[in-house]
Amino acid sequence: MHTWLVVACAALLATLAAAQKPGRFLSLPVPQKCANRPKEFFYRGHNYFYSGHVPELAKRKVDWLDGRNICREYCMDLVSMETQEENNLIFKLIQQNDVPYIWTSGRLCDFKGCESRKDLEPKNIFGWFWSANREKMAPTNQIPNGWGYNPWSQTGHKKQRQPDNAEFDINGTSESCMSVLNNVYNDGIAWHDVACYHEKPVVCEDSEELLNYVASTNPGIRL
Ligand SMILES: [Ca+2]
Repeated sequence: MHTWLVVACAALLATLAAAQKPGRFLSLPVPQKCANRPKEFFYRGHNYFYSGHVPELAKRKVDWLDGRNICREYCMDLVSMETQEENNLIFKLIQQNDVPYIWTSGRLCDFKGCESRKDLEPKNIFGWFWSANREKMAPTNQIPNGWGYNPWSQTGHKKQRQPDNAEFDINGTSESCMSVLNNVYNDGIAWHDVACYHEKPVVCEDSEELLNYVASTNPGIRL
């Protein structure tokens, strides 16, 4: 075996051993699933669905990465709410269906590669982005441009505005993933930073990147 392969295998095994579950990687899209993906509603060129409304997913609650992977197999990703109009649609879905909480693609840039980014400091204000398209979020302590309200909750476990990284004080786990919670803190429907291992249903949104990839590698496929 070539030396580089041994090194690569060792690194892979180390990664697997370090992960809580084996196979902690992003999934590739499955062309057949992309072609037959659930389409609950359509907004500005993208399809969306709530996992609770898809029979084969209805009972599933998953951690954040598994949530991304459920969506990615359908050429989708966890939902990203870049505008108030889109956020209102997701809030309405949650309200009308009495959904307790969902995962979104919102993520704190606190992993390898984020360390030297002065523009992301302090992280709790400037370090949030949408992982589905890698777009940066507005500073968390401000009303985003073009919005009429700040979608982050004004309260939480510590009775402080979000993101508050509250679980870190309890067990040392960072709240690095973004969830929409439905009135968990008597605060209505609002954004919260939550530790990524928690298990929740998901809202998936079309990923242009994955749809384009599958379209270009599967001539004639209807997506
Ligand atoms: Ca929190």
